[in-house]
Amino acid sequence: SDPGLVERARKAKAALGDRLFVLGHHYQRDEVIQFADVTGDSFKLARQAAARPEAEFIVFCGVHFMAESADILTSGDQKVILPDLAAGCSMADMATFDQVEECWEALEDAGLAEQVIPVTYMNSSADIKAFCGRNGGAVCTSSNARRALDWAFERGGKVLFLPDQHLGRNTAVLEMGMSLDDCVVWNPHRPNGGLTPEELERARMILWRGHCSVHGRFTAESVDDVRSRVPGVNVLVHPECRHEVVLKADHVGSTEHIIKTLESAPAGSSWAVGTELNLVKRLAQTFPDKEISFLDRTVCYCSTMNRIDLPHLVWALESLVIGEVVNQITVDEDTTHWAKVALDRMLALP
Ligand code: CIZ
Ligand code: SF4
Repeated sequence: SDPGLVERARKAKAALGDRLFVLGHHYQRDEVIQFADVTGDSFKLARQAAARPEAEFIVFCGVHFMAESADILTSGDQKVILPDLAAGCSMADMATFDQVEECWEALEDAGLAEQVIPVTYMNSSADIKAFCGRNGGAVCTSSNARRALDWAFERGGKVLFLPDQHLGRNTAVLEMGMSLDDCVVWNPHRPNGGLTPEELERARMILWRGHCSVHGRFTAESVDDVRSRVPGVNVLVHPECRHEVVLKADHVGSTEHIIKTLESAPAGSSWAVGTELNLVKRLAQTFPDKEISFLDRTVCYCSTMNRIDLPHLVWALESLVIGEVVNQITVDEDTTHWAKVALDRMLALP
């Protein structure tokens, strides 16, 4: 990265000292990650932000829903900043508040809402988390989805799982022993979700029709190809991948699980990893004694994660130095309250 910009970022960070805390998501570019005070997945970063009440400014190098979660979990006077406001998440955008309300009304009209517990993945907007809080539901991450679903099924006969159909299906079928027939997909662009009343009545998991535009691109052929190219390879994928990909893989797990698996893998072992490319490249550099490659070379970076680059970070930091708060992410009070209810239910899971 540009040495001039590196120097400017370093200076601005030094000038802000303890007033500043920089969070870096694992999928961020190296040029940005080098300035992170802590790295992690979305959940770990939100908790890290909450554990820094003395920091006046939290610069979140990640995407919009993550900055919202940090604002929800930090105190009122802390300011959360997203260096580029165009860093959204296509998965989170696949479930808008109006669409989810419409789905809920349809469930009410069908007399089913009372037995449905809404559970949303962390990768969703603050108003979807608040919707879950208001309607007796919870948030989950990819590492506690199973526990969150167990919790939900103790309270209702059905779950509405938002917005990632793959995480919902993979957890229900591979970890909880449900069948594919127990799952239906709610398509927000079709009347009644594209489902018949009988299908809704019978379903246990109502999966929102959302997916990650990175993880959703790995295919069963990606796995077959890498196995034919690399004999003895271990295939390790994230549960946001399609069901058929996860079925063919050797291991499946959250970002933190992927990192730990590679950390403890024997030297000389070989791995094809199905997750975001910035992270896979960094892991290959971090563990040079293992053969770590990307599951499918036709899949690329998360384009919105990559919007946060060094020029944007420098701009955000230098603005703070001169007393200008740019790109602050704020969640209104009512949404914060109900989103926190849903987040707290997750934090209380056994
Ligand atoms: O940080 C996370 O939890 C993940 C898996 C992020 C993402 O964007 O998929
Ligand atoms: Fe969203 Fe997927 Fe990008 Fe994560 S990797 S921010 S889920 S589009």
